[in-house]
Amino acid sequence: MPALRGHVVDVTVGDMGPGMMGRPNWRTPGPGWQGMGMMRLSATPGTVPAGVVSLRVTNVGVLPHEVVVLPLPAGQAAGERLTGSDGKVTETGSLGEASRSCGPGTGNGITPGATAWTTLTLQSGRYELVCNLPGHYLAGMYTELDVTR
Ligand SMILES: [Cu+2]
Repeated sequence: MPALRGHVVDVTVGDMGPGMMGRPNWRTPGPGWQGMGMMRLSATPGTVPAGVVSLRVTNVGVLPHEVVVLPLPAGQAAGERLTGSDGKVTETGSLGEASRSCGPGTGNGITPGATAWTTLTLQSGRYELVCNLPGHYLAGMYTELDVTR
């Protein structure tokens, strides 16, 4: 991985592993599925100064994941977006994403064990980092990132 510019945020994405592979798919609400936090996305630190910010994303799960950076509207908390029938949230206004295994920017998803990264310029404000693979947002893959002046 190249040296990353700006303030670096370490993002970890993961899931609980093969236990969920045999479950009904995400369309089927059931015990222990929706909203149960079976997948996670965490960012450290959760607050950075405005300017150049690099996300360094590590996939510690057994499924592919990604991280998309979305603006978080006033009065809305992370996790409150609506998902469509495709199990995804709208990416309108996306500031960028890290979804390329062992590479920068947009790809086909971060494979298990791989690291991905992206460098953005962020104004002050509230942002939400999400994994937008089908069903992953509903399974808990979101967190807030705050950018201060
Ligand atoms: Cu995911």
